[in-house]
Amino acid sequence: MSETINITNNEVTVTKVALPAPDGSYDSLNEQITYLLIVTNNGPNTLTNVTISDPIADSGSISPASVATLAPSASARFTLTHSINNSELMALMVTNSATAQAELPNGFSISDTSDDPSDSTNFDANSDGEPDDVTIVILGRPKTVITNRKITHRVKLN
Ligand SMILES: [Ca+2]
Ligand SMILES: [Ca+2]
Ligand SMILES: [Ca+2]
Repeated sequence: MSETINITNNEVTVTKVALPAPDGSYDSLNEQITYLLIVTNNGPNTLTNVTISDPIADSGSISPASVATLAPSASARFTLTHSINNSELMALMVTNSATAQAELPNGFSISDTSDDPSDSTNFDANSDGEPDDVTIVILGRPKTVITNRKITHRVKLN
């Protein structure tokens, strides 16, 4: 005997954007990008234990760690940081999605993959009826460039 339970997964949605770099450009190794995530309850139920997970979040940087209750139509704001690594500097971009999780009154867990609200592509990667555009931060070119170029001075003697 089996039972099919339909969960309206888009009762919770989350958006993820990077805040502007305090010094004008994200362009250095270990420079911290601060992201703002907004979790919204689109359903008729009060959600509990709302949390964010993000594979590139700096350890312990997700704030707050959780939100106890989120009423219908209410939103909760989270921030997290990510320290730019070498391969991202080489690629000149940081690309990533976060996930929001929450619990319904009946104990079921629901989740959503983040969308970049400034990207109007609105690609629905997980086919749950609402968008999941990845958040892309374009990095500035590093200010310090190491080259192996040899400089040869030719001095003409008369
Ligand atoms: Ca979008
Ligand atoms: Ca989706
Ligand atoms: Ca989404």
